[in-house]
Amino acid sequence: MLIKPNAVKNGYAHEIFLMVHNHGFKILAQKKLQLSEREAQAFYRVHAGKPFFQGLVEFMTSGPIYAAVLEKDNAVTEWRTLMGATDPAKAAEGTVRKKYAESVQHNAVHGSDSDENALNEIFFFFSAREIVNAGGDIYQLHDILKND
Ligand code: IDP
Ligand code: MG
Repeated sequence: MLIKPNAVKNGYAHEIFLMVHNHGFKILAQKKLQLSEREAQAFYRVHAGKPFFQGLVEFMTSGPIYAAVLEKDNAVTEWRTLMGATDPAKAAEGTVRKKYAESVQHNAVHGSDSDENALNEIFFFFSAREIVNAGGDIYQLHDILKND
């Protein structure tokens, strides 16, 4: 998952991580960084050519973000449920986007849309030795997917 620049700028990152924790996710890795234009274009390459692509890249490079690796049974689906709909006007009560999104583009958080993409996105931001369980053990690839 990512916490997008608007939410970081507005000081919501801590509250969002608290929601993540309170909904039973374990945070296996976390970092704050700012994407370059090339990195944002690469991360969102499936949306290249869409009318909102350039604006999305500009937004995602406009300030620091948090990237995190979340663990839970069915983590991808569970996080997308807690995150809420892409358009905050359609996001359910109690979701992160209902609370913290400002618009369809400035919608506070990102979530992977499949296990396969989750794995790609995790290794876009983290190396294997940065993904650590509570006992301090480094995760192996199959450990990350075992509960999905
Ligand atoms: P998702 O983040 O809920 O998976 P996607 O359709 O994958 O939604 O879109 C990726 C991101 O692109 C969205 O989170 C949002 O920031 C931005 N986006 C999607 N559709 C629009 C749009 O119609 N206008 C502006 N930005 C959009
Ligand atoms: Mg998506």
